[in-house]
Amino acid sequence: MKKTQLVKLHSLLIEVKSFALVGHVSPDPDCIGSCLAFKKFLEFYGKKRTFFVSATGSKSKWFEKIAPRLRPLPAIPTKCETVIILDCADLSRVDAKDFKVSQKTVVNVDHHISNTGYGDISIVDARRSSTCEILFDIFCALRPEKDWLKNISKYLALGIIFDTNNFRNQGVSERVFNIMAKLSKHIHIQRLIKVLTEIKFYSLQEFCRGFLRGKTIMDGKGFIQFVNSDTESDWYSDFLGLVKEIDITCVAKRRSNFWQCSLRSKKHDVNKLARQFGGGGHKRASAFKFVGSRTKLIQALESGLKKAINKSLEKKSLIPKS
Ligand SMILES: [Mn+2]
Repeated sequence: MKKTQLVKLHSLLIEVKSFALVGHVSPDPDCIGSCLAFKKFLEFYGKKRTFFVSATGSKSKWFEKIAPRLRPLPAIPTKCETVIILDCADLSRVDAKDFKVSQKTVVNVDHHISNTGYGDISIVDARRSSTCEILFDIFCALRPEKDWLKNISKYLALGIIFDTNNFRNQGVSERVFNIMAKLSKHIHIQRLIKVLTEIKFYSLQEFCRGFLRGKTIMDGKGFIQFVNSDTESDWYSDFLGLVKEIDITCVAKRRSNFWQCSLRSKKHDVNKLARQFGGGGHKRASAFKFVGSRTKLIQALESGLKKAINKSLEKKSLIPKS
């Protein structure tokens, strides 16, 4: 973390009166957890005019459980001087109605490898498990009061647990466990995990019917799952990750006029794949939007995957090309 960015952020927190906190579209627990953690943190600086903005964030079940009384604003208030954008790789993904950057100072904290560095103050580290993990370090460095962690722990843990897939993916590190040890003094970790992983299907029939909507591609190496709701998608991604022969999964959610696609892979760089479609994210998990029919999406993915897989096989080949 660059000290100059931290110093700039510190003076901003002293000088500015009103802040808007916003994440990415289709917000996940890391995104909302980091917004709520930052909002709480600003209270230590006596900032009362802080607004949590999310055009889409209040619908999830876990959101209702974590912050039942919070009602996000759909747009950034015009008088707001500074916008803090969290867990969001580029400006086109900001989850606020009619968002324009002009005349606002933008602070960006993020861990996506595809981050474009758009903030006036940008603290971005793709080696970190989550935005919440980066925030923990920022808050430690700025530490306004002795017991600052008490009311913030819940929100930071939410992001770390979710983005490490319950401490199971490559984001997990010694640092993550050290942070969790500190957070665990104030929260009940198992309870948070339960909130995030509760069963999302009403019946076995519903679950099986869901799989029939999916399509195997690349001779079984890839699988596209079509889902109807946000709550279904993580569950299918997790389940498909257990199938040995599948290298890459794409979960596609139907939106009004496009598909919201999320990619996961055990060995391939899906950030590069998502970039072919104008998206991005992380090496093992990324996302993109696709406009077109179901068949077009399958075709596009199949040819995109072919390119991506062949390229990485070429790299790994030990036989020199003649
Ligand atoms: Mn994240």
